[in-house]
Amino acid sequence: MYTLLSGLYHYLTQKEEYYVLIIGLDNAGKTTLLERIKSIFMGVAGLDPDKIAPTVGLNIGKVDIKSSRINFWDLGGQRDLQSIWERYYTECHAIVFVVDSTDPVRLEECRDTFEKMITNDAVEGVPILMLANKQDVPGALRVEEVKEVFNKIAVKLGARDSRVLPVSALEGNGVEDAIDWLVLRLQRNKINRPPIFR
Ligand SMILES: Nc1nc2c(ncn2[C@@H]2O[C@H](COP(=O)(O)OP(=O)(O)OP(=O)(O)O)[C@@H](O)[C@H]2O)c(=O)[nH]1
Ligand SMILES: [Mg+2]
Repeated sequence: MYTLLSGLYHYLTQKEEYYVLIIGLDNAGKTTLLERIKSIFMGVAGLDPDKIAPTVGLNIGKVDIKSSRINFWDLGGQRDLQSIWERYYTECHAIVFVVDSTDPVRLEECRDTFEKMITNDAVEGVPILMLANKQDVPGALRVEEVKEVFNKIAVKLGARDSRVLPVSALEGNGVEDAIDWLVLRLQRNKINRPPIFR
């Protein structure tokens, strides 16, 4: 009886868990975004932006959203750290690719990096959310301008959910809507990448 009841309790309280990779060139604002997500969805004050240093290892954020647990993996974007991203491709359920909209000079480098990622077989079918970050900065590229640069390789996205959205990780504008979009896509893609139950 106890086993039955505890089994039922476990069944009723278990959460679907998903893993979401946050990648993009260094200085794009990935860690700032993770801190912002934590503050919006968990109601805790995130790290002071001035205290965020370039990421060398991995930052993890566990956030409960819409009855799911989302584990965010924020990796460093420096060139010699990018090869580490691939190790997470087979296990992730979605990818957030952050673009620095104030850095037009590096947009082509950014596109090449994105292309290398989406053409990796290990992420086939995985939903991709691209964020045109730093929209709070006057003169930042608009989301349409960022999209235009990536349009040239859009065909390589294949059959998957993808979207480009404007955000400011620093001020928080657009972040909640972007993550809501992502969570729906994670749930929609369950057949291809099933969640883990804990
Ligand atoms: N104005 C503005 N600055 C931002 C925004 N997001 C991040 N930044 C700034 O951009 C710089 C880099 O932010 P990080 O979050 O460390 O960037 P990262 O992508 O994690 O960098 P790596 O860990 O090196 O890959 C910091 O000075 C942030 O304060 C934003 O939305 N607006
Ligand atoms: Mg970082």
